[in-house]
Amino acid sequence: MYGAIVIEPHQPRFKADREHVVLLSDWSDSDPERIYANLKKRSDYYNFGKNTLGDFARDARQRGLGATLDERRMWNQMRMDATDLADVSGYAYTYLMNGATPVSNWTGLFSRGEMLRLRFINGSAMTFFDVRIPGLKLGVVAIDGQDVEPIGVDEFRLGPAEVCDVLVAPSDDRAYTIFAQAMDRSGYARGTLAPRAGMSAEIPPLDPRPRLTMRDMMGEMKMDMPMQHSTHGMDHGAMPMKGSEGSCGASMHMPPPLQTGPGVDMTVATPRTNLDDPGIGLRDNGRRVLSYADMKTLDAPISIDTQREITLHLSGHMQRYVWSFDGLKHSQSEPIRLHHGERVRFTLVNDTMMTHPIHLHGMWSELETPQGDFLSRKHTVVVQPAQQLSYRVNADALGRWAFHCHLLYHMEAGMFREVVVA
Ligand SMILES: [Cu+2]
Repeated sequence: MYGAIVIEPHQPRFKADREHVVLLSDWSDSDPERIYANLKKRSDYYNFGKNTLGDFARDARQRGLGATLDERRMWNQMRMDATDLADVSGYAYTYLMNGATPVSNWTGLFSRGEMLRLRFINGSAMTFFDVRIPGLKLGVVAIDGQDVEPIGVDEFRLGPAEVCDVLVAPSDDRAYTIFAQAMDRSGYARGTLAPRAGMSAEIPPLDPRPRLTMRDMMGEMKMDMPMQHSTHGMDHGAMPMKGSEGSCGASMHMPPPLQTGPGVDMTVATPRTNLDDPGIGLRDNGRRVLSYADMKTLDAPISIDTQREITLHLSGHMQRYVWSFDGLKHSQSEPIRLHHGERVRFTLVNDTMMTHPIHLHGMWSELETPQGDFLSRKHTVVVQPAQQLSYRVNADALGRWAFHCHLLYHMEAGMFREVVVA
């Protein structure tokens, strides 16, 4: 079950003639427990190169030969080329726009000359969407429900739970495609803006499948080199990249690195701190793509003069499909305790090669620039591979709160902490 909740401000800053909610999601007919079991099982595929005949015979007996072959093919394909970017891809998911498949083509109507407000919501379990409407400039006016300085872009990335409102002004009496491709380019959600029902526009091809680069694995580097996929199958250990040429903000403190161990297969010695990187697959694509550096909340911050620093490493072990904060799964961890009214700076260091949308319930996360200035008020903060960023939290809500990666299976696998405000 899902839906959209729209809270209208008392005094709207941005006026529109008409608005549409555009809710993106990922649908699978597979039981999520089965998908999770497959993710957990993938370590065997890495360790032994391929499945044992016994595994195969058991699956075929239980689930039928055809389904087993299909699934093997699916996971083999994912292991070959998709796993570094998305744990669950278009091989398992159909991407939906307002519940409609790409073929069903959800359509939002407009009259020529109208200003439209589109409220994009990523309600998916596991999918980052890269959204654009060829032929229209997107005027971003709100992020996570908070007004921002308007900025015109061609494209933006939306992580699970993130929300982005854009204004568009279609001037021609024609259809426009709303194109939302999955970050790993394994599929897309699609809908249409049109003056009349039943119209459609050209659907652009999927972009090339992006490849992780040195920057994604080791932090700030000057060169970009494609990673070999075989790196996933070995124990990375700590990356000996100290002293690489970085451009980290001078005031950003460097927290001590995490140790590798049973739950942590890699760490990043020199995380990068810049926020102007739109992310894997969106760099230098010829379009103006929104980045976190562009998002400037118009209202004043509510958390100033922080009194305490909390640093957390986003960690994981790919082979075991374990995800965690500071190498500890939820079941192994103690709650993070905040005093009521306390103002805390959270610094997150992503020691993995995956992009994590981190969501704190109950309180805002106010993202800072690398220099420590207020940037944007968010409820979900996406941390890119090998990136370090900070946000401030005003602990103004008593109670027990969830703090977790918003990728469903990362949360399930342990990237979850309880935050207690007392
Ligand atoms: Cu995650």
